[in-house]
Amino acid sequence: MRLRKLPVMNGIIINFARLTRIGVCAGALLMLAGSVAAETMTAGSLQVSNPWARATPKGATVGAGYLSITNKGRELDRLIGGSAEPASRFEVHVTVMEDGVAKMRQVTGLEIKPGETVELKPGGMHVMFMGLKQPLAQGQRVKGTLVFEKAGAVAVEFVVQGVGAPAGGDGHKGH
Ligand SMILES: [Cu+2]
Repeated sequence: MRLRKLPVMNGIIINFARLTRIGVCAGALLMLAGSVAAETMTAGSLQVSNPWARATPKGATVGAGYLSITNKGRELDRLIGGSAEPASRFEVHVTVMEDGVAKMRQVTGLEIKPGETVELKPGGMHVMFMGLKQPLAQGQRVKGTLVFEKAGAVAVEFVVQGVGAPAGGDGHKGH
């Protein structure tokens, strides 16, 4: 009886060990993400934090970028545009639900109210790199600019993370 049970127990132990190893990997990735998150650029009273982009599959002509913007001043500012080196066009998008389907809309002036932090993240607002000349590869840094109505142009670098990085239904399939 004991001998028969042993392989099962071994199986459980092996599985458990595997789970633990995955746990450690995830932890390391989180630490990595944490160090990336420390990147903050300042323009006037605006703080731009943690710009990142998702890696794109071969042949893709569009990509998405994410970041957060904090307005530490007393006046409203707007994100009115920008650029990214590998893209021919740069747009700011919001994701809206229409009849239960996520759709993206371009916005021409994304408001950042005084004291507010606006987060561009998967599933919500994002910047869109249109007309990519080459795919965005994990680990790559994409040079770009963000243009604000009052704060002007700010140089940023989008850190490209894996295709599977923070999941979220972007609704990018429609592009
Ligand atoms: Cu978009």
